[in-house]
Amino acid sequence: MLTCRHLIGHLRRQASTAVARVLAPGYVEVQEDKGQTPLKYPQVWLRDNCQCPECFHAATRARKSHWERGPVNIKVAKVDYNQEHQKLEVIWQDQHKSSFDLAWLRERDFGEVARRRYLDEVYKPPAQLWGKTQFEAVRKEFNYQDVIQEDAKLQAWLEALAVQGFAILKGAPDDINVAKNLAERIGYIKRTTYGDVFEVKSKPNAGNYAYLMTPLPLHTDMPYYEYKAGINILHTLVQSASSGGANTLTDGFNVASEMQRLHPADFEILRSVPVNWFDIGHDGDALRPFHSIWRSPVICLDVEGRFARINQNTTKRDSRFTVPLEQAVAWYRAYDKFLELAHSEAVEFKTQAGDVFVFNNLRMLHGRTAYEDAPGNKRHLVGAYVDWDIIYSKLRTLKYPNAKD
Ligand code: OGA
Ligand code: NM2
Ligand code: ZN
Ligand code: ZN
Repeated sequence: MLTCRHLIGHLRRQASTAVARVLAPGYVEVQEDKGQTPLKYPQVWLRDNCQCPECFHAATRARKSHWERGPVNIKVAKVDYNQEHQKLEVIWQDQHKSSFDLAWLRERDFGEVARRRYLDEVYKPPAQLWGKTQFEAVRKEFNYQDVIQEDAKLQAWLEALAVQGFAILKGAPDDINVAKNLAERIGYIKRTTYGDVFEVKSKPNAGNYAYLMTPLPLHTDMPYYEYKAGINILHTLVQSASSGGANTLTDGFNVASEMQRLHPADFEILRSVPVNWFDIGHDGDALRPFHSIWRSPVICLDVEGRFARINQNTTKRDSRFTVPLEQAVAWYRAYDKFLELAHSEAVEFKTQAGDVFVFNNLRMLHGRTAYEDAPGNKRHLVGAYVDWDIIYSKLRTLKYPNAKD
């Protein structure tokens, strides 16, 4: 186990000119044994995160200090390491006292390795991008009942959704509640303008292209939502006996990554030019009419420049393209390359009754081949959505059941 040998505040450090460079004013360093890289913390951060009852309400894990101004001007007067209790003790210039457990500090290490570990293990498991040739290797199957009954299986399934971006559950019962039950097994279903669950089948007076028996081009659902569905759960109740009705799938993040590598200028266009995605209509007669619009590029990145969301749905792309003329022309060229790559990397498979095809709707492009629908030959899927906030939260409660702060 690591122990603290000594602890150096900047006041003490200033006495030694040689080390002042290493420990700039405003930081506190904890030097551990075994030649470990010292743990280093900003004083302002330590004060901001003082764990004493005056500053922190432990029962709600809530900071209750610094509500109006940040603690920028309060400096450390003295620091000490309490060997017996393994605590960093700080006395501030305003006489306030703080004490921090070494383990608590280590978990909040500002070092690069520790930050990466936290982001990959606790925040979000990194996505494993895949192309057509890797499909068999990344394809994971789970048993429906196992996922419903065993937490370890639920965790493995959610991890597959986070990492590979999709998974197939086998052996679901012939029950219209399967998609809903899975959503509720994770947490909460996402209600949308299409209801809490939706039925994908060939419908008279279809209000959505998905409700026809025509092919459905590679797409993500609901690009017209600012908060679009995180995952799509598609339960096959009845599969068409005709030759079509198979699903297509491609990893949109992988396509984006290939675009970035092969066509960087086009990548930049797809990352920056907003597209108008829209959905106007009503689903069935019982549900209220909707008029959804969300303007967003095809490729969306997060603050770290990582792929965050792909928007693509040819049937839901508005003819209103509210960008300057020239941008529109350049965008079409870039988009064409994106679609070409997406198609060249797409796989196809046909589910059977009892299969539940689940995928990350922020990442995967999916579609369907045409099928024949006739009285004696039906196809019937039931779908449901869940948001990633709910999924990651569930995953963390499974991985860290004893997490306190
Ligand atoms: C959809 C969809 C796939 C299918 O309804 O959005 O992608 O297999 N359906 O019918
Ligand atoms: N459904 C299946 O984005 C879309 O409109 C795709 C969504 C109708 C809920 C279909
Ligand atoms: Zn305090
Ligand atoms: Zn879809």
